[in-house]
Amino acid sequence: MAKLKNKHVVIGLGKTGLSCVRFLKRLGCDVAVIDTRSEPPGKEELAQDFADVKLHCGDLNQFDLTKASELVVSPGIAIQTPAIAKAIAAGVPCSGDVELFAKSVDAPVIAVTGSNGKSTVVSIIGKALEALGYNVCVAGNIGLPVLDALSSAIDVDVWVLELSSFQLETTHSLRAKIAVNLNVTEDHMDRYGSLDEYAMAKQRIFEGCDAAVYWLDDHRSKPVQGGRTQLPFGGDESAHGRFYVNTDRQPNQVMDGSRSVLSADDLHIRGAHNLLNVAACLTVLAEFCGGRYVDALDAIKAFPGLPHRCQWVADINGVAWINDSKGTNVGSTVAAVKGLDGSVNGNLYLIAGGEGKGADFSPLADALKDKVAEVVVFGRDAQQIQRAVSGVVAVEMVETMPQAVELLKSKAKAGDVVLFSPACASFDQFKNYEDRGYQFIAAVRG
Ligand code: UMA
Ligand code: ADP
Repeated sequence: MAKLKNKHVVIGLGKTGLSCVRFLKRLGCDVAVIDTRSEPPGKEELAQDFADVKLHCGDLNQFDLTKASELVVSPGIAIQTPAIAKAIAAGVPCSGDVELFAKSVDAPVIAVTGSNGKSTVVSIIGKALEALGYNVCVAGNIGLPVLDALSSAIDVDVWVLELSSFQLETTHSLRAKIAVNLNVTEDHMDRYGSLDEYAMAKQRIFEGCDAAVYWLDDHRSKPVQGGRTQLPFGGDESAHGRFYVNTDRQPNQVMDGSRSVLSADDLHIRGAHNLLNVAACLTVLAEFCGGRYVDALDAIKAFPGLPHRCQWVADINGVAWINDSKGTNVGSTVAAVKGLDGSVNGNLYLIAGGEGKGADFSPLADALKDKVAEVVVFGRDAQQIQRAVSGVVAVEMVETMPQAVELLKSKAKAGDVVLFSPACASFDQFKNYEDRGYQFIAAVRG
């Protein structure tokens, strides 16, 4: 029987779990770790650095967590898991890495959630604040666990955190200076009972914040409870937030009220969704540092975009290949296809597939209609995508992504564009979305 009584029990030994162990051990806590996998990723590092921290592997429900002094749960594990729920009901405090972080920092936090655009937005805000002279640290779901950031960054003036709905579920005392909910579209339906439940997890970002930023055109992103400064972005000419996108003008303009501050042509990142992302960033910057935000416009213009997000890979015999491996849900793939609107002279081909996380793929049909010449689907949920779009667009099914690339190499002609935006998670065939993106690039170049 595992001895968990009076211990701080870290559940999950991924990047987050290890960062929690390091943090708790620094505080002198008595720590144990549980992971459901027999060979969890940080096993060797844990044994090497913390020989006294016992790792227990196996189904969570075989452990009695009710006598632990605290549970610290990784984002990949649902707190509704019966063993965890039972311990919470028995009064055991349960938190996550972001909660431990929140209790330890004094500097202001800008926190960003949303179904899509989080990494892009926190990266732009980070670059912009740097240009304005702040010592800024960007961390969280983007890939750097907040507690690792906390232990390595020095004299931080402002934290910019990307937070997933999973991380927000275990966060209680963040009280961000500025909290942002970019948008809410279906994702992680294998973890949530409904879209509303998922949206409510995202709402937690607003708890105790000073200013709440949300997308005017998405009612699910709006704070449910009022009582704080509300700063919408987006909208149209007739009703809009301070920062919005004027689509009546060509090229489209990002507006500050009646004044244009950036033109789509000024930016390296493309697509209507990225103009909205910039409007969200400007809303945050204007709230954080007032009129000085204009001094950050050059840094925003210079932002090259992140790898694996609508990233141009190569032009081969006149065919452009684009890697959007981070397109891990239906909403992101819809945005990626829409973002290419008007820039494709020939045919647009889409490669999609992977692990669908319980998604409804039917919105893809409308988005692809008359825009995409053919979809090549692969991976675990290929058939579901095929069923959703086969009435409106030609579909071909293969087993793997490299097979899809080979097929389209033989089909696509000069002027065509091939977009790899899977609308799915990668875990059925790849380590993660980055691994999938690099394998796409290798298949295209090879
Ligand atoms: N897992 C188990 N058993 C366990 C623990 C984890 O099977 O006992 C599985 C999970 O179901 C998951 C995987 O292992 O599939 C990783 O889970 P984890 O909690 O150990 O993840 P970390 O390595 O700590 O990485 C997490 C985030 N991952 C998840 O939320 C799944 C990373 O976001 C994040 O960068 C990192 O913390 C630092 O904050 C990745 C992600 O996919 C990019 N996020 C989701 C998304 O963006 O859609 C939310
Ligand atoms: P996240 O961190 O939320 O996954 P990213 O900034 O990494 O978001 O972008 C992932 C993908 O989501 C992009 O490649 C693009 O296809 C899509 N995307 C980005 N911003 C938006 C947005 N505002 N609305 C819809 N889709 C978006």
